[in-house]
Amino acid sequence: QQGDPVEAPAFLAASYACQRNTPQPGHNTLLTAALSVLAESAELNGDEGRGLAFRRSEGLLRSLDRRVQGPAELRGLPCLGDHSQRVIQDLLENGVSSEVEETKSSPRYRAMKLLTGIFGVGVKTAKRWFTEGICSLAQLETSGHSLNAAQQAGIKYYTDLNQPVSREEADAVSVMVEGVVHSVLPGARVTLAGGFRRGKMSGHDVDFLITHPDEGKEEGLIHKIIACLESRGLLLYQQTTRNTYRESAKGAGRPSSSMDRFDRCFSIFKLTNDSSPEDTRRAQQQDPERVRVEADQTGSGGRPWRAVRVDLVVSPISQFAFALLGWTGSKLFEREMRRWAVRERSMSLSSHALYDRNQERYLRASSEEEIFAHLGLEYVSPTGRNA
Ligand code: 8DG
Ligand code: MN
Ligand code: MN
Repeated sequence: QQGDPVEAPAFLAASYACQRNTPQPGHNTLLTAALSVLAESAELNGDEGRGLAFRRSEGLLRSLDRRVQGPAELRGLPCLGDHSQRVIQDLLENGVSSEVEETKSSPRYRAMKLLTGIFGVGVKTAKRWFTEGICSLAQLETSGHSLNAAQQAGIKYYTDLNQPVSREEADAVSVMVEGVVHSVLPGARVTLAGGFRRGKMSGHDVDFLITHPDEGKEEGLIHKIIACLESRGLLLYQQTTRNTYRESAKGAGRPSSSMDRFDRCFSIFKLTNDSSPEDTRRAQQQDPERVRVEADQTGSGGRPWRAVRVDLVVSPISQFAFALLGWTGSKLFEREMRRWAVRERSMSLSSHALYDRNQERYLRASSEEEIFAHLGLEYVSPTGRNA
């Protein structure tokens, strides 16, 4: 390569996903969809490291502001390992990658995808079942395995829960959640988080973050919300977990743990077909009872409702900015931000707090912008966090 005129890389790209603006869906969807399959396959094999490497490549390509047309354009780009480069080259030259096609049609990948597609079933459980020869829902049902409550709901609503949630449906759920939250605690604030906050047009669930401007008022709120949703017949399933987060002298709890310790509820909502955001809002203003009655028409076959996964998280206002940042995603963006914090700034970031290990103190923030500033990162708006 010596003697060649120095060729500027086609695109300038930073190596951490949290340093880049990544809109949805990006200009390289053929490449990112392929790398996403390989990442998913590795994750389903329990190979986190390999999965992460493919996710980083995918994230990098998603952030580029134009379509890659030849391998030469990849020169100088970070995050692309040998394996990813081979796959990309294949795709650029042939329009398909044999490795990706083989992965997609492999019995293992198909079975693992189907089984982990059941709400309440993680990689470990699916793997165990697959080793026993279980590859379909029918085989699972005749296997005699006893399923927990989440998994039973997952089977019952399998089709609905594997049908993407549209933006319209997410808006309708927002109206339902706002109505309930405001009726049990006036002044509480409901914020749409997750993929929909990032501007995605569909998602696998709808995520909400709930808080109250007076610290402490949010205590016990999750139970009141659940009780109210249940009394209105809007819940098909819920599992609530209590908050146990406390700041420690050593800082930010266990920063490597991605599990949050907020009051939170994994749930399945019953969304009526006619609950467009406007209809639901109007109906609730007039008569909350009417919404309940309509939600109860569970006629089988062409039933007038569908099941939708909803995550509810309650945060004290003092942690709200961290919670919002943490629950907006994407997962890779979050991961990269934590990696940046530790490696480049000696700080630990979680969905609760930011701890400076050098100064041995917590850094406060009341907005996402302040958190980026503490970390020495340029602010990336939610719609740019689709890494
Ligand atoms: P999708 O639903 O459209 O598929 O995408 P998403 O909205 O980006 O994914 P998500 O699975 O709903 O997760 C949203 C964010 O929530 C994610 O970026 C990370 C955050 N999150 C935590 N803790 C946890 C946790 O324990 N489980 C999950 N699933 N997400 C968590 O901060
Ligand atoms: Mn989501
Ligand atoms: Mn979620």
